[in-house]
Amino acid sequence: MPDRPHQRKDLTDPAKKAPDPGARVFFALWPDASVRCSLDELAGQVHKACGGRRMRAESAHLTLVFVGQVVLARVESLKSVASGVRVPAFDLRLDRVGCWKRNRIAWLGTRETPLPLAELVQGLEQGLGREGFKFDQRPYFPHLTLARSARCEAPLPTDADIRWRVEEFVLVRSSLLPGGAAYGIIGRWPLR
Ligand code: 2AM
Repeated sequence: MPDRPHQRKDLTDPAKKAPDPGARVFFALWPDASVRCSLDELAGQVHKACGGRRMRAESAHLTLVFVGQVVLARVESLKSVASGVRVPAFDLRLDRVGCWKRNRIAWLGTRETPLPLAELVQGLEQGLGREGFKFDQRPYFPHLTLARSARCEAPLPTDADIRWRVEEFVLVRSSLLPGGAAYGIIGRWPLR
């Protein structure tokens, strides 16, 4: 086999490193097994009423801040933003089901946003702003998506009441696959 020194040189040349593929990321609350089970049951009821694409139990989450596409080299800065947020654990009561006609999302939310939840979102947004991240600046409306492409005209459950003791938040990587988004948790931070 003839030697091909030019190829070996290319592989070690730092200027020829593979480009940073980046990642689509967001901060979220991720339910424990018991809350996930209750969410799945409710998603089943909503799906029965409204049709559409039902939330997968393993993907259930409540988004705090959707950051979007970042280069992987910036993930450490995201983690340091998260580490800088100090908020106590809190109880979240998920007791409001609705459906947005504009995007046909059937959702589960709360009648009363706990103060620590609002502070958590605000703390992350401020930290992200300081670090120069651009992120979704829409007014925050805490919700979990139960079904997409839902028929919003259908009657929705009125008796939802899921209690969630929130003791941590997570950074999630979202990969868009043909069958829908796949999520992977890439960092966890306790609330205390
Ligand atoms: P949704 O369920 O209401 O679509 C991952 O996509 C998560 O980030 C979802 O919970 C999604 O909310 C939320 N999200 C918020 N803003 C988004 C955006 N601009 N694009 C995609 N997802 C967004």
